[in-house]
Amino acid sequence: MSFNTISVVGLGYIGLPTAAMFASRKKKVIGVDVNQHAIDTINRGEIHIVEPELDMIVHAAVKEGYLKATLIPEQADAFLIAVPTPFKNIDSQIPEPDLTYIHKASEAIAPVLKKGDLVILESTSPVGATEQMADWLAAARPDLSFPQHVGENADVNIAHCPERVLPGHVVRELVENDRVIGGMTANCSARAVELYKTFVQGECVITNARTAEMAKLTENSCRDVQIAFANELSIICDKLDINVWELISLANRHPRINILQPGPGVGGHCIAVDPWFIVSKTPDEAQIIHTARKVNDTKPDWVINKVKLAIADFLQANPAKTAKDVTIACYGLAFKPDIDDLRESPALNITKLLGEVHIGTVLAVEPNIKVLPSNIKEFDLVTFELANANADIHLLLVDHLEFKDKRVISEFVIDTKGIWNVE
Ligand code: SAJ
Repeated sequence: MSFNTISVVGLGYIGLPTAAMFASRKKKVIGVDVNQHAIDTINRGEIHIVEPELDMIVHAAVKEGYLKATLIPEQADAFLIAVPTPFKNIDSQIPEPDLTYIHKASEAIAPVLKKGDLVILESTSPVGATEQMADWLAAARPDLSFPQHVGENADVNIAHCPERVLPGHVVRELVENDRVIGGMTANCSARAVELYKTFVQGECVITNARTAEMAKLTENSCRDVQIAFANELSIICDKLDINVWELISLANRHPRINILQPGPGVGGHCIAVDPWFIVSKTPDEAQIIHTARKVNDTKPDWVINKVKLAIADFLQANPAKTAKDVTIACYGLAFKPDIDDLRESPALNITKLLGEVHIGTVLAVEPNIKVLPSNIKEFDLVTFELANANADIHLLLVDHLEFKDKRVISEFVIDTKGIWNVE
């Protein structure tokens, strides 16, 4: 049976581009989201996120009638769930995954499921989450059979196919990247491959659901560990008065060395989160993964301490001034360059914290955002020029393109990305 109608549940940074790709291949796509603003925006042919090229694809898909967004799921031949999987008990030593959104999405689609449908979990998930989702669906629809009970003969096929696209390059990577296809049975995998081949040019590599879950967590944990190494190096080099950027570029000339770049910490909803899904399941075994998380999570504290030291130096050089007279400018709020995404952003957290602890003014420059979310009161959003002209301490937090050709002429520059003080 071919896939005529495809439903994508969760129209965020992954779901919306995925929905748009199917629609661009002339499939009828029903996008589902709980956010009325997102639905209205998409149905106007516009987008509520920043992602290069996506606006044109969504615009065309909606205009031509292939893509629509709704609050309530409708019948489809395939359902892709791309909802967030944050962690809960965030302040505990080891945060645990929160599957509430997957649970709610399962409950939402269950009433419209029919024999022959395929359900794919795309959200990054702890090992066992796909089986859990299958149990939630089975509990809601006792009239249908599921792979965990009847194997290949199931009425509904289920697979985990983790998304692996890089924000900022989503449109290209959705098409070109290889896909890991983790079906609960061979039939489930075959159906999922058939679905993705609608637009995926990369290879669709088949495994089981648990291995697919772990593959995604492994990729992001590997990157987290590598960034932790770079962040640790930056702290060591600061102590030893060595330029870490020069050091890394020298070491990377070795044919088998490829050190990543240090920064103010690791952000985003993936790399700073997913390793905890491994650590919380296997806390005694996941030693390096756990340590890397701690190294990256404490890097913002180190940056804040550098700012405090810079304030002290500034006041020593300007004895007529007090801390109240010192203005700090933070350049960049997003969790990485050239996007507007503030989720789990160390840059945002550092700026907010400085706004709370610093008695003087804190200014922020973020070229990818026009207005700050209403709950942010700790600092003001200003232009680069205004910050540059008025601040005493300049803290570069994100290597946005807009900042790369700019220069801040000041003694008091803290450059956490190595784009300004190359000397
Ligand atoms: N970062 C550094 N130094 C580096 C590279 C990154 O500090 O050398 C920081 C970034 O500034 C950012 C964080 O790490 O704060 C994560 O950025 P990223 O570009 O490494 O990754 P994400 O979170 O945008 O996307 C990752 C990707 N995973 C891998 O590269 C293994 C992407 O392919 C995944 O699809 C995505 O997570 C996801 O959704 O899981």
